[in-house]
Amino acid sequence: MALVLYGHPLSSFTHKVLVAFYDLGTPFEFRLLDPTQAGDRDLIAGLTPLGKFPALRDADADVTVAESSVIIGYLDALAGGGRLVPRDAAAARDVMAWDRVFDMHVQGPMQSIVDARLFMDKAAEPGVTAHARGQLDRAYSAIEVRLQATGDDWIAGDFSMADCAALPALFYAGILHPFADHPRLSAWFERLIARPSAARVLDEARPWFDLFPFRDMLPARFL
Ligand SMILES: N[C@@H](CCC(=O)N[C@@H](CS)C(=O)NCC(=O)O)C(=O)O
Repeated sequence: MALVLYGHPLSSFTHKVLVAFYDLGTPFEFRLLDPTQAGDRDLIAGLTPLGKFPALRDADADVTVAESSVIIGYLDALAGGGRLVPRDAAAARDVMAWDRVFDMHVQGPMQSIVDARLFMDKAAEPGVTAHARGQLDRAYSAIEVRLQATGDDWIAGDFSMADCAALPALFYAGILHPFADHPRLSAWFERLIARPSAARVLDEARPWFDLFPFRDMLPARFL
């Protein structure tokens, strides 16, 4: 197999790339990394600058690609281009801007809440999570306004890299900080998880959810 994706089935950034793979119908081999194993940590450290996953290796082209958005751009080009990243420059900018919103302003605060639970003492946790929840509220409102303004099914034109980024970001963030009074965001999330590529990713993650520190908050429909 020419394309090998290195990642973990519980990792949100791995999910983002898996949605793209399945949506494009691109064949690949999945190499599960176990971060508790020194050998796997060394392996990923040799593939990406910060030793973070996912990473893509294209043996045929002798190319290694790090960073989920860059990997998706690479896969889109391999598939002929223009499917997950538009050919039109203005449309591509819009997709990339929303991709950043999900990585930085949804996944970022979501990860702060998870990290506070995993790594901070109990006294410090409420302060960190209050700030993160405020950031999530701000992102949710921006998404709601956007969906209301466009009336589109997806966040930036046709289904795109931005929707791939949104799936894992909103999946985990929505568990920790529900969407509440954001009806368009909620409806779009339902469309996202119903898309076969996204549904497959969540289905494959299911056996790993016991490792999620907030597993008790997972809605029954995802278990
Ligand atoms: N900006 C990176 C983020 C990658 C990232 O943070 N990956 C997490 C897993 S979801 C990771 O490698 N965590 C382990 C670590 O930080 O050592 C991307 O888009 O691929």
